[in-house]
Amino acid sequence: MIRRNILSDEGVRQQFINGVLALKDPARFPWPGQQGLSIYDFFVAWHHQSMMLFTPPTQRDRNSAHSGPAFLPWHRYFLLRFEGYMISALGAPDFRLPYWDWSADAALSDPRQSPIWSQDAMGRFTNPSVWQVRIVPSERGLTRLAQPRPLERSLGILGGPLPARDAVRTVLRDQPLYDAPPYNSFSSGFRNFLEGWEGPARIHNVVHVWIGGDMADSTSPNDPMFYLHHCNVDRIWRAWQLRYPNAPYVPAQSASNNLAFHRIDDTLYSVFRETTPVTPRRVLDPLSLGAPFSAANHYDYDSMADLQG
Ligand SMILES: [Cu+2]
Repeated sequence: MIRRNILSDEGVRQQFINGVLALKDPARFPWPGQQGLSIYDFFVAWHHQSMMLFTPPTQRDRNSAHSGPAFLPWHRYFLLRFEGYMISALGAPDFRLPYWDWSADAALSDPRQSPIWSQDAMGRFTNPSVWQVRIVPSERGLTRLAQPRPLERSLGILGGPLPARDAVRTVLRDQPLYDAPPYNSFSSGFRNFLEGWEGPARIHNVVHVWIGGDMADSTSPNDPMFYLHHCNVDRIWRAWQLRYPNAPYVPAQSASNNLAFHRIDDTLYSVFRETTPVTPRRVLDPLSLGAPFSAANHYDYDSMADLQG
């Protein structure tokens, strides 16, 4: 099954919108035990909690899902779990998450005029009658708003331009190693350049900041753009894996306990109780995902031609 470019497929665009609206509805997909919150909000909380879990707890850089090797496998797992809910919400076994190719929009004279932001695409989520934010970060952790508020974005105000095609291709070409010690935001290697702590383009990070508002926070999945953005990040990781098929995921399981959550056979941080733990190793190949995923979870991308050369 195929993950498609959301701007080149009207059908999948409509499905994506319908699916997230269903998962956001507490009447249709309740967060068990949390009156008025939904499964959609549960994923927001999962992402926030992953960032609060520093690994090890004696520092403030690497957490269980960011600034470390697990950044890519953890977000792949997060998307797969969300995609599973989308499939049931839509009753469409063939549905796969679409992606937003932000490098295409980076080439526009004004990326804020891209059709992605129109009212019949992702622009509609800033309409207060369509979408409300219910949980936000606070000093004590996560706070549920007594009065939900509209989604916030500040397109193109902060952080520099969207990542250009050439910048992404350069990282794909020049980073043949997955990651490197000290396995944090100071590392060389593909993961850290794609995550955006290293390199001039600040690839993944700058897209969060460019969209701004809720997208720039630990509760970034409050903005459905999160899923389209991370699907594109996952696509770039896939392109890198196909380009360097012999480059191993690192670190190995023999690495220090300080790297808990990031070693190849560590259990990825989760709010789901999986019968088979999900590890980096199990999500390395989306065409043959390991347990607990089945053939029904396999996916491929419609195109990676823009990422070659
Ligand atoms: Cu994240």
